[in-house]
Amino acid sequence: MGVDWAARRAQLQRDGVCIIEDVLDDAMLQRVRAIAAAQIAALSADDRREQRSTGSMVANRHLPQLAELIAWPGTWDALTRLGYADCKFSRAYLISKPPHSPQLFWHQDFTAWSGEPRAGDEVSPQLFAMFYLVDTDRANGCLRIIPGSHRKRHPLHDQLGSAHSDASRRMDDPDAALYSSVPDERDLPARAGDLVLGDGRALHAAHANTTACERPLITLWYHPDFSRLREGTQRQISELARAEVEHWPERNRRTVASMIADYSGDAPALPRDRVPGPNFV
Ligand SMILES: O=C(O)CCC(=O)C(=O)O
Repeated sequence: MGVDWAARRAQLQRDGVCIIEDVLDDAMLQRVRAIAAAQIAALSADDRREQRSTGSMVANRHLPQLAELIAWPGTWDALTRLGYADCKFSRAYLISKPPHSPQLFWHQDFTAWSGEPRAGDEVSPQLFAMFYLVDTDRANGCLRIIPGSHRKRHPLHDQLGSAHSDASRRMDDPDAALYSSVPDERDLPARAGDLVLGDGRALHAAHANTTACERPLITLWYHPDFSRLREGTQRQISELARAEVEHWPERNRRTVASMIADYSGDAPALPRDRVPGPNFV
């Protein structure tokens, strides 16, 4: 059955997430699994201790082999059919939960809350495109999200601060609100190869992995209507994006060149701000 793109867009804009099924074909899924498995095998016990809550956090600067996934036509086709134009890619991460590992902390991904006029917009300034490489459910650490929290303040917003810290990643305080369950959270189980497309501003987290198997994920960030962002925001995003690929082999850089956030004007970068301020109600 065909995808009802208008309904998925409405869902994404209302709840902050939707799932597009079967975006990676089997061959691509196998290639991405192999890339992830090699990287995971190279993680040290120290890496894993520092990332107890996330599982791992390997940025695309270490993974030039992800160029094909960043440029995957199925993702770009989904963005287009959903009506998101002028999208630019910024960064990707391998986030992989080892067997028997705890939950990922609540957070959101957007870093331009102060000074970006589109911070509260209906059309997201930043989407995450998550590809889980195994089927996920509550037992092995599927995504959870608080629907609507991308545009409406939630009590957790006042308890998380910036959320992203070494202490959160290490899970120094397992009783903190960062790791809590809230009544209005929703599970997002997915099949390997589905595209879990979400609004980066939405509060999201992942369940603990209670199984004996690794639960790998590649998440990628795309920015719809990139040239409608304030120039300082474009600069912030572009600097981060370029730093991730500048040491990639030429061949991989060429694959993604036209897709990468590419602001080249004179505006200074907007300082990064991860905390939705008091105007976010
Ligand atoms: O590990 C997960 O399932 C979710 C990862 C995540 O929240 C993120 O990439 O922002």
